[in-house]
Amino acid sequence: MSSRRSLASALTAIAMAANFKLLLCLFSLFPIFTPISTNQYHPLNPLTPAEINQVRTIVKQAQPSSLHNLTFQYVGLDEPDKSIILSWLSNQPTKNPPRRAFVIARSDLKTHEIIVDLSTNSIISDKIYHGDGYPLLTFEEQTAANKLPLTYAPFIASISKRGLKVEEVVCGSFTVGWYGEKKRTKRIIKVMCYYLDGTVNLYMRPIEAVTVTVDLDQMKIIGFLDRLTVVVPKADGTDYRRSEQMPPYGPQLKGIRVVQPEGPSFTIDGHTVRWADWIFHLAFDMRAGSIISLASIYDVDKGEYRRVLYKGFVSELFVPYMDLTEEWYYRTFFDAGEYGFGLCAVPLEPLKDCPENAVFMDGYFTGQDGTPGKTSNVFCVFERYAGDVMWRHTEGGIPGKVIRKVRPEVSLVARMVSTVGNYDYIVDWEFNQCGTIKVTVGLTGLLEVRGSNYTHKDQIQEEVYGTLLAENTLGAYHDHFLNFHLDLDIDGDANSFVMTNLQMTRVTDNRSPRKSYWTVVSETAKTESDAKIKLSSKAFELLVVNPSKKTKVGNHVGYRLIPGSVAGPLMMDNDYPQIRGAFTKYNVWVTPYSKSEKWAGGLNTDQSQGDDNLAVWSLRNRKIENKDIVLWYTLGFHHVPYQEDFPVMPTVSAGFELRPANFFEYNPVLKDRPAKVVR
Ligand SMILES: *[C@@H]1O[C@H](CO)[C@@H](O)[C@H](O)[C@H]1NC(C)=O
Ligand SMILES: *[C@@H]1O[C@H](CO)[C@@H](O)[C@H](O)[C@H]1NC(C)=O
Ligand SMILES: [Cu+2]
Repeated sequence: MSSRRSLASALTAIAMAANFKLLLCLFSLFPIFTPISTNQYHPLNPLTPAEINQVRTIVKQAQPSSLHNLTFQYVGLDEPDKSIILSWLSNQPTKNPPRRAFVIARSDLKTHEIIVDLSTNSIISDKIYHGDGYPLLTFEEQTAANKLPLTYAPFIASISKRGLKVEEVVCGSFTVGWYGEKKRTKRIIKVMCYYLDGTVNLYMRPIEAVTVTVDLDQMKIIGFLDRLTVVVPKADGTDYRRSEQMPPYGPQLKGIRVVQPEGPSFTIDGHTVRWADWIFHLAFDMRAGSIISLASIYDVDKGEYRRVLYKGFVSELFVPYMDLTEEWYYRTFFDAGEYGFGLCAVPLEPLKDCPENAVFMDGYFTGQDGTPGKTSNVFCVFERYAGDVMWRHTEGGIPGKVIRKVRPEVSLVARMVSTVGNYDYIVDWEFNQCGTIKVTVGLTGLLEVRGSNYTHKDQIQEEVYGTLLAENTLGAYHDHFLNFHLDLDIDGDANSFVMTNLQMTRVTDNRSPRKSYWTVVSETAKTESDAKIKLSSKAFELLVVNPSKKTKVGNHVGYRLIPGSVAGPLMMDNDYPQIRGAFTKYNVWVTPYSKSEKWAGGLNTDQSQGDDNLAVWSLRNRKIENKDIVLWYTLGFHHVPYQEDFPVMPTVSAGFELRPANFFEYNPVLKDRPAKVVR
């Protein structure tokens, strides 16, 4: 389901504040084994709290005080150009590139896109955005909006009419999308509410069909609709806390420990992580969440690090619901562009979210007033050993002896969890010694359900757009589409995208008793339109190669994308949510690198009309052969809810892999000295 950070918002802000303290205390009980020095300079390091404060001061000073309230909707690093970063990396010059921040602020009902230079304490540019979209919502404005109904007489009357108590009501903010309006509308959200009274699982107790419309800029209610009365699902059976469960209980497992008696094999210097043959930079951004940069792998035979992934991050997360009722049709959320996938990241809980051998890192975001906020333990980094096999062979064919060689698989995981309202997304970037980067996204948390008078499936005679999960509780059909920006730089910037189709071929001559076989037909994409791919039953190998580097036997060095879940949209191209989320139309896109093309759903996504997104950029059909290119991959889930998703969903995972393809001369882990799995 999606997550509406909304309700989230109010709640999350409060809960997070509380959690922070709790976790901080808890955290101090667990020693950190690896020293982390956060002072290490790196041009891709996220803004520090001091820098965030500096940005605020610079932006505020530049605003005439006569202007209305200035709010910071997004603040993040405006990274130096790629060429500057690469030259900094190779020469480590004494002079560091300038530190700059990118700010999206609202002031006097206008959206400003501001570039601030921290080195010179100045504003480089301040551009008023004239497009149709709006920036990320802040926590603070969602929190404020969510409180408005609770003192609004018509709303209170609606609650009383239903025999409910206002003190038990909590509300959430829902972005409204765009439905073909020609003119730009106000910056509005819908606020919808839930009923606690006896549970913490508010999402399972919607007060259906009561909607408050809020103008975020004025922070006031501009619309109210109590459309019909629907039974609020009962609290019984909705609580997911262990303490609230009644017997009979399930089986009890014995304790598990994960120990590394010799300590971890990785180091973290500032934001640079080194493990086995890998090195990469791990940064936090309030919009994207985790950003992996400059991932390179050491080639023992060449005696050097070789570039693989310049940058990888979640560019957008689109969650359209398929329920057409009045309170639901517009629920087509963009969790990164509207709510901030990083802003919704939550502190990870030691020993539960991450194993005992994990090391944690904090993340900093910017509040609405420009002050820094901290999400403690926003990342954990750990070595994973799950009893799996990296490679093995038992040779019994040699008379008189048996050879058995087995290497255990140990990998390194960098994890983040973003709780966007009801939904929890677990994002793992996993590095394997064999050169694979595996990305896994786990979906868990709470469904977004619609209240209904139905208590049994047999009563249902109409289209209900979902599954009856419990009495009065409909789990709405929806999708989750996560778009990943993957700027692969295989052994350098200039790369090509090669699609290899596995083609069934008939045998028409007498060369074999066989009638058919398959063979590979490769094609290099010349322009963007060649590389738009809908993955289906068709067998594809998708490679990013360096056309000027070959292995000794003559294959181009490359990496291949192994897609995991290939769900595509089930909406018409001209349907409004689909116009906005058009990046889902293809599972794979390739574009030439452009510093400004980061967000697949557009920069100002809220209420946008789909005129600034991946699908639009790539209409230019630019050349992509032997160029610095970016691969965009959409991981999709169609979610038909089942009763087991109630009251909290067991994690469903999917992902993809980036795997070396003729990148090494031979199995790169042949000569590794494996981890000793100790007792
Ligand atoms: C600005 O903020 C003040 C205090 O929070 C509030 O009373 C006022 O309505 C705001 N003005 C605008 C235009 O948002
Ligand atoms: C649902 O049930 C309630 C209470 O029985 C009733 O007042 C209400 O009209 C019903 N709503 C619908 C949409 O049938
Ligand atoms: Cu879902």
